[in-house]
Amino acid sequence: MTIDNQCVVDIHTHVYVPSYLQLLRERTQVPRILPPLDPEDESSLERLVILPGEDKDASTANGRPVTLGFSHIGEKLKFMDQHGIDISVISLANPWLDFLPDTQATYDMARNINNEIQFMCDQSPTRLYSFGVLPLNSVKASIDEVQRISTSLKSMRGVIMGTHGCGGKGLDFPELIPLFQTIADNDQFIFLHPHYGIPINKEDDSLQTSGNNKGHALQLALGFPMETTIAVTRLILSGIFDKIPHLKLLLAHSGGTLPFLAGRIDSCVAHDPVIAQSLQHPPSWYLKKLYYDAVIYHDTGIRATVDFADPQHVMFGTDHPFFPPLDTQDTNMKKDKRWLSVDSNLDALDQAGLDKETKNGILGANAIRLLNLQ
Ligand code: 5CU
Ligand code: ZN
Repeated sequence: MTIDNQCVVDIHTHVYVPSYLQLLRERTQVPRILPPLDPEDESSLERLVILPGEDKDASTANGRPVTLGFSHIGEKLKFMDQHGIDISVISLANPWLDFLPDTQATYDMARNINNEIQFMCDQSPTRLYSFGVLPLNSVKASIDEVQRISTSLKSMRGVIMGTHGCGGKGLDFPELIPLFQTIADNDQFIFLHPHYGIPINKEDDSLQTSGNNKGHALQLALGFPMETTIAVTRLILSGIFDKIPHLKLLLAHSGGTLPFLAGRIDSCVAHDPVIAQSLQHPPSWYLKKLYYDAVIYHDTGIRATVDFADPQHVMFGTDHPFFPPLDTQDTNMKKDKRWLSVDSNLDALDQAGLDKETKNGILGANAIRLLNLQ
């Protein structure tokens, strides 16, 4: 099951584990799971409402159907087989636990979720690895959990994290430094992934309440990448990589817009009397050392990422179970159709004009080496 005899590794692929699904079912606010639209119809699926403001817009209020692909590891393996993916590094889907209070219950939830992710990986230990999740509103509990997953959960290669940090103060909040230090010292990755987006509509400051029924497209296409772009730039400007040079940050969606905007960020910093002298290097120097997925759906985006960053730091991903083919997304019925979202990313790699070694590295060899898989 290889493409051109190349082992294929998907490092951007999500799951919702049972305890987290249950938490979302019990909630009355976003993020939450709504009951099936037609309770009389046995094939009608529960609905996942997760993005901020999603419940306020007629086009998105019913969320998306929770197919088996969201939670069943057997479905993940089927999807992998269908698309020629040998190994997946699974992570909890968004949002993570930053919307929960700093309580013992949240720490227990993080531990349960990580144990359940480990249990999923145990079903096929040569094909499944993972990123864990942290109770980010407590730095102390997060440090404890990083230490636990590093020593006890053998599928884990790092943690997935949103951009809000502790209490919504952002990732550059100095109290997080000891956590980042612990993650780096334990040789774990941070997989940085957006969830909240940024304000896009003019009418109000919400992404979803324009009344123009735009669905999720603006939020996902533009809000997500800009959220990553801003969070990572803030983190770099905080000097974190001067303090912890071995911190390994893997950026979702090929770093948002960072490969394209790096020069502008350098220039704006170099011309700003307040921060021009605050870092040992220009921001792009740090950005070039980061790790990037290849979930960008276009050869121009792949070329920009590979030209800008270290090509050996770029890794293939799918974002499964998000972006299923539209005509199959409302059903759990068996479907053998390949996913456009996966093929767009594979085609982009084919069409980017990369040499064979670089392409094979992105498809799998980089992940195997960097994440110590197999
Ligand atoms: O379709 C979506 O909402 C999403 C999402 O929430 N998270 C993600 O990674 N991709 C798509
Ligand atoms: Zn994702």
